Amino acid sequence: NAVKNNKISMIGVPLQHGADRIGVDMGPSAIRGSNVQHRLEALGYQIQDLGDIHVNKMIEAYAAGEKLKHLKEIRNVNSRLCQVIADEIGKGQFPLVLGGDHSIAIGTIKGVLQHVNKLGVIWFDAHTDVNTEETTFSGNIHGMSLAVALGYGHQELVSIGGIDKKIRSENVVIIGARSIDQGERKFLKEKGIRVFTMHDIDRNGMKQVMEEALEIVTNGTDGVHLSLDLDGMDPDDAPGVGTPVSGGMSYRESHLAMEMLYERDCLVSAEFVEVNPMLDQHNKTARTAVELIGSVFGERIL
Ligand code: HAR
Ligand code: MN
Ligand code: MN
Ligand code: MN
Repeated sequence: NAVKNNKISMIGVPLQHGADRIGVDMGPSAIRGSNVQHRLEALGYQIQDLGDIHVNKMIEAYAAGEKLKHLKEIRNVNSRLCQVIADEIGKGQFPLVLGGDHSIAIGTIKGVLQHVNKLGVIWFDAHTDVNTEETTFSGNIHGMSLAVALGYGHQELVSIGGIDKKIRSENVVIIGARSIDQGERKFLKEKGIRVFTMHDIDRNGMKQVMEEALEIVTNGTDGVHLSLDLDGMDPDDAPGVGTPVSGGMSYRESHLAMEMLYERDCLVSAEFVEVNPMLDQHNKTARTAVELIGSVFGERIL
C-alpha cells in the first residue's frame, strides 16, 4: 500500500502495438523526463526504477485477416509485465507502471491478481475498453483491456497469469467515459459495471462521484488498482494522446480524484497510460501525468 509502504517500483512499458497512432511507446521516457522520481522522493518515498519491459521495436503490418492487431507481441509483453508486477508485490514494493498504450493494463492487473484476490479497479478513461474479439471495430487491443481483466476476450489474453485470475464487475468503476461503442454499452449493462460518465461528473461533481466510486471499489475488496488513461482528461489539458475526445475531466477535477484516492488509502498499484509525446504540446501531457502521480501519492498544495 502506497502509504504504509513507502517503497515504489517504477516500471516502464513502451508498448504501442495496442493502438493505431505511433509514438505512445515514448510515454515512459517522457514521464521519467518530467522528474517523476524526484517528485516522489520529495514526498518521502524510496523509488526503484526497474527500467522498461522489453518490447520488440519492429511493428510489422499485422497479418491480413488477423482481427486482433499484434496479438502475439501484446501477449508476450503483458506476460512479462505480469511476472514483474507479481515479483515486485511479492517483495513488498508498490508497482507504478508507466505506459505505453492501455493494453498494458492486462499485464499489470493480472500481476496484481497473483497476490490480491479481490481487487477493486478504478478505470479513469474517456473510453470504457470493454470491447472483445466479437465487438471491436478497430481491432486495437487497447480498447479491450478491461474486458480481458474481467475474463472476457481472446484466450491468448485472458489466459495471461492464469485464466482464474480476474477481477469482478461489481468491484470496477469507470470514471470520465464519453465515448462508448455499441457493443460496449451492451457489455457494461449485462455485467452491471458502474460507469460514471462526464454527465454524472457535470451533474453531481467530482467529489460525489469519487465518494460513490471509492465506496464501490473498496467494498469487500483487499485493495484497489488505479488504471489512469490520460485521455480521460480534457484534451485541452492533456493533448498528447492518440484518441482524444472533447469534454473531458478538467485539471482540477482530475487532481481532486487523485487526492481523494490518497486520502482513502486503498491503492495497491497504479498505472498511467496513453501518453504520446509525438502528439503532445511541449510535453504537457507527460508533465500533467507526473502532477497527477504526485497527488495520488500525497502531494498537497499547502
Ligand atoms: N472503443 C474504441 C476501440 O475499441 C476506441 C478505443 C480507445 N482508445 C483508448 N482506450 N485510448 O481507452 O477501438
Ligand atoms: Mn483506455
Ligand atoms: Mn481512452
Ligand atoms: Mn479545459
